[in-house]
Amino acid sequence: MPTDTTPAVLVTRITPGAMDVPGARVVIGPEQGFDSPEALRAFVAEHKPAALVTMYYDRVDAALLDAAGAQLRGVVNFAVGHENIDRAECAKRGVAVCTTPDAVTEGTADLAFMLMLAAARRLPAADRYARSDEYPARGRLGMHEFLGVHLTGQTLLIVGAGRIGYGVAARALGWGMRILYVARSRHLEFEFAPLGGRRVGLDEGLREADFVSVHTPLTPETRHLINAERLRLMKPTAVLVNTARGPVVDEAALAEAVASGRLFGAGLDVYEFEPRPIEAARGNLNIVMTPHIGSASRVHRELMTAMVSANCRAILAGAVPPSLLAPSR
Ligand code: 8YV
Repeated sequence: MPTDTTPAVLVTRITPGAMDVPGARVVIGPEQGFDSPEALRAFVAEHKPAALVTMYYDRVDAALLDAAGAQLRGVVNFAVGHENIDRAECAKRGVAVCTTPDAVTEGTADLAFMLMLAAARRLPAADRYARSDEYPARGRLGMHEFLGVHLTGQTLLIVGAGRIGYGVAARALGWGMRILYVARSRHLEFEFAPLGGRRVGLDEGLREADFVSVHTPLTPETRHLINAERLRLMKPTAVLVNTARGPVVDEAALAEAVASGRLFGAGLDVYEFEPRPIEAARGNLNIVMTPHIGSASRVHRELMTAMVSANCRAILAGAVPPSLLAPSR
């Protein structure tokens, strides 16, 4: 029976799988989540959580932490990315910050690989055409129609050598692809077997690659890391995929590069201004688009909920949470 002293665990919107935090009062936010910082603040101010589970777009800043109150012991992001959380403000207040690494890795790597294949073989245009009345009316396609690019034996550049980047590179081995990677430091797991990859500078990698997959977190340094100038380094037959964070790529410059034929195609799961991809990208079928669904397979989302629960249990017990981040970046 919950009492006034029962600690509250707030989850800002419903997630697949059940939250499992015995001894806590679990309060779930509205189906659509919170669309304004004020509404989110009112929710935390009302329920005074001991642990707060947030989505990657819920801004956790000084104002929200103040509204939550001094009893707040931890924030758990339902995501591996955490650029929405002001970790320094959390550290000041002794609030632990946790994420859901590993749970999102395979799902997001699958999606990135799917976007590579889909952009290479022009899936949006082909799908639309196959469903159209034009197909039976015109008859069988000419041998020069819907020509794409191929993956087998091509060079793949992974930008950001974390778990998801590794997962994409591992999948690419099935296509006999050569792996290059960009990272601030050497990652031997990218260089040893089975990947046998080579660390390169970003500009060098962009010049050499046939496929580029972006997996870097969003930080002040990675905002517009892939800009117009860098897109100009890429081959006109190349494909760029972003399943990380929208602002890492200059979306307008990318749309322009694809529209002008300076880049063969792109695959985007994330956008600079979510949930609004820019018009120039929406209108171009050589840019394959998905609506930020990297981790959206049932198993992976349920794993995220299980991992969030484990972190909340540890926070409430005063133990070290399993996926605790260092106090600040
Ligand atoms: C989303 C993600 O959290 O893990 C991340 O960083 O962006 C995703 O897994 C997920 O899609 C829920 O919105």
